[in-house]
Amino acid sequence: MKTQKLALYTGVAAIVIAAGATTLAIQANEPTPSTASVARDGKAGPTITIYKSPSCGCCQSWVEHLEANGFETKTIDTSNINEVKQSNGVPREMASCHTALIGDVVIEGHVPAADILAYLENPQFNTVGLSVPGMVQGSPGMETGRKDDYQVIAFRANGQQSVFREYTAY
Ligand SMILES: [Cu+2]
Repeated sequence: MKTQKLALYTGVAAIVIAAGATTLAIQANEPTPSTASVARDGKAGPTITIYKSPSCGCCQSWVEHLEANGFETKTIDTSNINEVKQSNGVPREMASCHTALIGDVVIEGHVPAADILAYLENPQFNTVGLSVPGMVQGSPGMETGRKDDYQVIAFRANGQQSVFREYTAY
C-alpha cells in the first residue's frame, strides 16, 4: 500500500514538471519571431499622403524611396499643388515640387526617409515639419549622378527656420 502511494505521487510530480517546462519554452520562444518579422518586412513605417502633379517624375521617385524604407504611401495627383502648400503652412521659400502629410506633420520636397523618421521620433516644438527647398540634385528621388550639398530645414508657419540635418560630401 505504502509503495503504491509513493509511485502515484512521483507520477503526478513528473507531469507537473513536464507541463511547467512546456510553458517556459513557449514564453521564451514567442516574442522572438514576432519582433523579428516586424523588423524584416518593414511594415512598421508611417503612413504618408503625397500631393504632386501627375507629370512629376522626381516626385514619384521620392515616393519609391519612402516605400523602400517601409513607409505606407498614398499619392494624390493634383494640378494645384500651390494651394496644397498654402493651406498647409508651407512658406514660399520652403517650397519644392511635392507636399506630403503624416497626420499634421508637413514634409516638403525631397526629404530623406531617415530624417522624417528622426523628426517623428522627436518633433521640434512649434514646427510645421521638414523641407528640402527647391530640387537638389543628389537628394532622394533626384539621383542624377551629381550630388549637391543640401540642408533639411525644420520650419515654422511664421517663416522661422532651423537646420535639421546637413548633407555635404555624402
Ligand atoms: Cu522633385
